[in-house]
Amino acid sequence: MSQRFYITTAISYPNGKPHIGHAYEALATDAIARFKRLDGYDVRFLTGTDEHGLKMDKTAREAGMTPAELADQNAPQFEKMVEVLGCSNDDFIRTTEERHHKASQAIWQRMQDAGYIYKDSYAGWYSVRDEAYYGDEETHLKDDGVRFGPHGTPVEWVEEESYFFRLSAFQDRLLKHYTDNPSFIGPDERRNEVMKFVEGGLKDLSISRTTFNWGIKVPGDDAHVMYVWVDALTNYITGLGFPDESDPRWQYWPADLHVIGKDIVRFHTVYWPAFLMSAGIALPKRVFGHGFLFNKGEKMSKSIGNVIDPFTMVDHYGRDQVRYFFLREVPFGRDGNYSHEAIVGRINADLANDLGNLAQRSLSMIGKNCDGKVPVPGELSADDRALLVSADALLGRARVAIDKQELHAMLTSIWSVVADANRYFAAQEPWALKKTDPARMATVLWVTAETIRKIALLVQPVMPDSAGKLLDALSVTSESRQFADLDAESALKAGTNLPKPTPIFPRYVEDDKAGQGA
Ligand code: ME8
Repeated sequence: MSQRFYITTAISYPNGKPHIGHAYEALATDAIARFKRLDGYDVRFLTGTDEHGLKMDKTAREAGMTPAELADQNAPQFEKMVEVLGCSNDDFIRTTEERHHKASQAIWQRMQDAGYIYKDSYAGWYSVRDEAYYGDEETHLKDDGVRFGPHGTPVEWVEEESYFFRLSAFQDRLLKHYTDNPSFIGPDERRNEVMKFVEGGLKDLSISRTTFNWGIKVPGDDAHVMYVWVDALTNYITGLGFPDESDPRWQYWPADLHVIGKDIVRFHTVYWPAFLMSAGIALPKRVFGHGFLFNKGEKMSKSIGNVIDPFTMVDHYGRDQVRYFFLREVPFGRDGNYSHEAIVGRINADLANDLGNLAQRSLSMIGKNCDGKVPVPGELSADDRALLVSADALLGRARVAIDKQELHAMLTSIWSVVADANRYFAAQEPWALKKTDPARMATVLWVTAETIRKIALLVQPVMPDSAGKLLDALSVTSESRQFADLDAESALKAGTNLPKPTPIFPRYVEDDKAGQGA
């Protein structure tokens, strides 16, 4: 029975169309989910939309529609986005679904039954954009008389009857949990911030509102709707059939990894574990806060329109190219920039030149000189073995990187072997061996093709389509594409027929002057 692995993204507010930040989170999470599946885990991957709350309510009213209409208009775009990005999610949750209302009311009831919810009145600051309550000391007044919260969004004064969650009772338990489980929050910078925040003391949290009704009703008190974060965080267990713990999906809890952005780490590492502790539910194993993406390329929008739209971006550069670019270019966990030039640079250098040309040149030589069959290797030289050994070391390094969500580090290791393979190919000069030593040529081509097989297996999580085409070009059957097939037993078999090679990673060619940023 293989080990389970449950991974989630944040659920996005569908108060507008999906943007590249949403796409980034989804594709990174997908790459991890695919990696684990290929590595033999029984993976469940959940994503979705967070449809309640004041932000949705306000945006809808401003647009002259109901929040339900706004959600119905935009949520399908998010569903479409994950499909266009090639995400392998098993489910897509919308928090307006009946199953989610049930789950949210059930967890509330458990929190209440355990004595952690009480009714009082709230008076304080609220940011609609952040959907967050702030203490007086966290806000500041600007010259124009508008008050802002710590993330630079305007806050408004709220005074109303509210249910409260006894967050203050969890300070010690949370700190102990962080200390006992050092990998609970990643990266370390985020962990330090959270620990400092909790060490500073926790106030009870207002968890219901009466002044609007776009939310999930508090059990037994229809005048109140739940604070949107109580319902939003619960999505992670709704997706596993909660509260029906006999549902087979419940076996995936606790989650192995919640992937979220750095702006919502506090909700996931303070509120969520406290809610779960109060309800007697196990805590997720790890929460990772990735960085933010910024568009540094003014030129980009001039050349091809609004490329911060993920649909346009995938359409323009290609799905795998976009996936590769973001995961390679931006160290996961740090902020990053993107620009047309940077994307084209990666596409042409890393993909078209380094991996694409190597595959095309070696496979064409095999096509022409080895009768279109996997060549017969002779005895391996030290150089041959060195290249194969460096490719063999990749899986171990990739596992370590993935378990720390260092997707960029995994790709850097893989591309260092791509570089080794290019150096090897250039140094061995198989085109010259053709006349002088055809048997040696066959060995060099076999070693190169076998190295490409290993690289293709390992890049599947990031570039599923292109890696699939590379493996097709090597006649690797669909049953032999797991990481377990990286072993020597699954190596390319001499004599296997190979299809006529076609280029897999096209060069990006600027189609107009504006595209060059003129
Ligand atoms: O926060 N770069 O929804 P959301 C990278 N509904 N990531 C970004 C980003 C950017 N420029 N902008 C946003 C919410 N994100 C809540 C989550 S989870 C129970 C509820 C990330 O639509 C952001 O950090 O504002 C978050 O992880 C995700 O996109 C959804 O953001």
